[in-house]
This record gives sequence, structure tokens and C-alpha cells, in this order.
Amino acid sequence: MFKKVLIANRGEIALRIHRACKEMGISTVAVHSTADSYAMHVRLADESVCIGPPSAAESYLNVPAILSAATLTGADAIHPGYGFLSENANFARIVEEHGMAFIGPTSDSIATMGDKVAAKDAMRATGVPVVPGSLGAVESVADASRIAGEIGYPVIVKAASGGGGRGMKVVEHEADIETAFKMASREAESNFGDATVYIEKYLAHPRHVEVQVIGDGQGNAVHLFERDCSLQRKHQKVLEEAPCPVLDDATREKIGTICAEATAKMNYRSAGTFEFLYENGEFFFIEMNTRVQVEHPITEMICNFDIVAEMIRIAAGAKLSITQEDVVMEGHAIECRINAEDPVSFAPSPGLIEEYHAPGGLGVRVDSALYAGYRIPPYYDSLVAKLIVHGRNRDEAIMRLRRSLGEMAVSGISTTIPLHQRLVDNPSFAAADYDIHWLESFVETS
Ligand code: MV4
Repeated sequence: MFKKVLIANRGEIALRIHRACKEMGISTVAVHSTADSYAMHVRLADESVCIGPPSAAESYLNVPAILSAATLTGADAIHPGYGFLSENANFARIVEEHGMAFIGPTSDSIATMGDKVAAKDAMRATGVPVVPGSLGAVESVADASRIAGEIGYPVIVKAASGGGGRGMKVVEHEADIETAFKMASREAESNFGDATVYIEKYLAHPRHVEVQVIGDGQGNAVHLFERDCSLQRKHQKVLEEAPCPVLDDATREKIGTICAEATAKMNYRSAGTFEFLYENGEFFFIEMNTRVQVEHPITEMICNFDIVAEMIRIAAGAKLSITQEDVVMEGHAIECRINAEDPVSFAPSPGLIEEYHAPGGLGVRVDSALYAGYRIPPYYDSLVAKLIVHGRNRDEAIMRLRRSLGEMAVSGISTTIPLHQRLVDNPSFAAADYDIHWLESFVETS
């Protein structure tokens, strides 16, 4: 097992990784920007190294500085967390070339899944149901027009190097395909340095359902059931729940098995997520995430399984510690992402935390790097806490969520806690009657 892990991240996920390391007897190295000298991830770690100025480009994305910190401190592995360098195939490769383990998938897996066209090809080849669309890249306006005609309108044009909603264009009519194709290619070129686009059938009212998997790169893989992440605003998830409240056990079992088998066939190593659009009882694969996700705790709560610890064991060469029979789903979990933002305008609200009280009690988990007296810097993501509740069923989880939101206190800044309080009291939410567009209208009208 590793003796020392460098955590190439900040905030709550850096703490999450630190906690897994300590429970495994591994010592930790924090890296931080000059804006994060007083951050909790630095205070908790066994050692810390300042890697640059506030801007992420010069610190948390600074590959030479992070590698130097790892070499200097004698770390034998790097965990990238989410965001930053987590899905950078070159970084994963360079870490391994420096004789350290990258706690994540192989560089090749990251590269394949980063190319959304290649990812869909890989999924088709392993029997995962994929959203209908172009096979491979769309080369020209004529190509785009012919393919869209074959699929049938509406269609959506996406950037092959995109993902997470950036650079997508919905096209309702043939008359608009030329403009959409040209605009999407141009934006893809300027945003990602790759003009490649592809076309899919546009699904108007799906839910976003994602299946958590973990493989050991030695032919073994399991699924850890699914999460419903439909409640998003501007492609930012707001509240996630596990399991998806509208699936029956047979459907759940079937899609999970398909994903676990695909993970094993691809010889995928580490934690990963298959993202699907789910509409009219059918699953359509859109993307695979090759990192630990923000919302992984709800899966940990329903499966009673430490995903981050397993990632570390697997990166150290261990085989998967569990078989599919060991994975038992129990109860229901919900996560609220609490951001340092105005709950109405969503304007960022950095600044000094005057008071902080985290809720507790049975079935309540708070993943956060907040403390009273901490000053939230203005340079990074506004996520400041994840409130995760678990109950024996969805109704109990919702009651527990309402109770814990009421108990939670953060003063000195604005947070999105009041938005979550309105959401848990909403009848459509209570009935699980929502799709990927529902939250946007809720936010506008509530
Ligand atoms: C789609 C779609 C409808 N049809 N693809 C947005 C994020 C990116 N990961 C994929 N996205 C979408 N792809 C087809 N073929 C609708 C969306 C989408 C969406 C997906 C998940 C969660 C929220 C969303 C909000 C708007 C659009």
C-alpha cells in the first residue's frame, strides 16, 4: 500500500480524500495556492506545499509545480479529486512516467472517454444502449444535413471534446442545421481546440440518471446502482438522489449489470460513471465520467461502501475488494449542494464565515471544508458544503433533509440553503415528478 498520497485538489474533496487516506494508515500531502494558506485541507494534511498564486491555472492546474511537490515530499501516489486535473489524460500519463501512481483510470481510458465520439463507440461495442445519432464525427454541412434527416428532427449538435453541456446546439428544423453545424464547429474549435462535432437525436424531457461503477483494471468490475441528477441549473447539479426514484428493481438491476459488464470488458480501472438520459422507460448513454464525482457520497450511503478508499486500493494494485453479490442497496440518500451564492440571483458570495453550525444525527453527513473564521476566496468553485442524508426510504430521507437544512447555519455570506428549503417543500419534488428542465422553471417561479 502507499505510504504517502499527494492530494491535488482543495475544499471538501481534498478533505474526503485525506479522510480515506488516514483510515488506511496513509500520510497525506496537501497542495495549495497562496489564496488557500488557511484552508482546512491544508490544516488537516500531514504536510503541505504552496504551488502557486490564486489563479487555478497557476496553482491547482500547474502540472510542474504539483509534480515537484510530489517528488519533494516523496509521495508515491496522486489523487486528483474532481475538476482541475482529474480528467487530464496527459497529467495521468506524466504522473506515472514520474514513477508515481495516478489514483484514477489509465491515461488511455481518460483520453477515450474525453472524446465523446470515441466514448460512444466504445459503449456500442460493449452493449451499452447509446442515444441514436451519427456514427463518428460529422465532417461537413452536407453530412450534417443527411444524418439529421436520417435521425429525424429535433437533433442536437455537440462538440466531440466538449461534455457537461458546453457547446451544444438544439436544431428543430432542417432549415437551421447549416448554421448550427457551423456555429457548433467554430465554438468547439475556439473552446476545445478541436472543431469535431457529432449529432444526436434530441430528447426533449429526459431524466439524467447515472450509474456508478468501479473496476480494478484486472477484469473485475461492479456497479453501485444509480443516481438521479436531473435537478440542475445551467448544467450545475443542485440536488442529487440515489437510487433514481422512478426505476423499478428489475430495470435498475438490468442497467447496472450492463454497465458493470461494460466496465469489465473495457478493463476499466478505478471509479467511473455512465451518464444516461432516461426517457419513456429507455436508457440512452451520453457520456462517461472518469473521476470520483461530487455526488459520490449518496452512492456510498445507499451501498455502505467507501468509493475513495477502493480507488486508492486499486491504484496500489489490489483486486476489487467486493463482488456484485456484496453490493446491497439499502434505503435512500439525497445530497444538497450548498454554494456560497445568493439563493435567488446565484451571484457568488465569497467572504468571511462568521458562524458555522453543521447539522448532525442519525443518517446525516456533511462533507465540507468550512469552519468559523474561514474566509472563502473568490477564485474557485462556489461549492462550500454537501449535506447528505440517508433514510430507510425516500420519505424518511426528505423529512431528515428538511430537519437538517433547518439546523444548518452559515453566517457572514449568502448560501443556497434557502433554495434547498423551498425545494424540499415542493410537491413535485416530493412526488419525484421532475425532468432535466424542471429545476430551471422552479427557480424562475419560486
Ligand atoms: C442531451 C440532451 C437531450 N438530447 N442529449 C447536457 C449536458 C451534457 N452532459 C449532455 N446534455 C444534454 N444532452 C440529447 N441527445 C439534453 C441535455 C441537457 C441536460 C442533460 C442532463 C442534465 C441537464 C441537462 C440540461 C439541459 C440539456
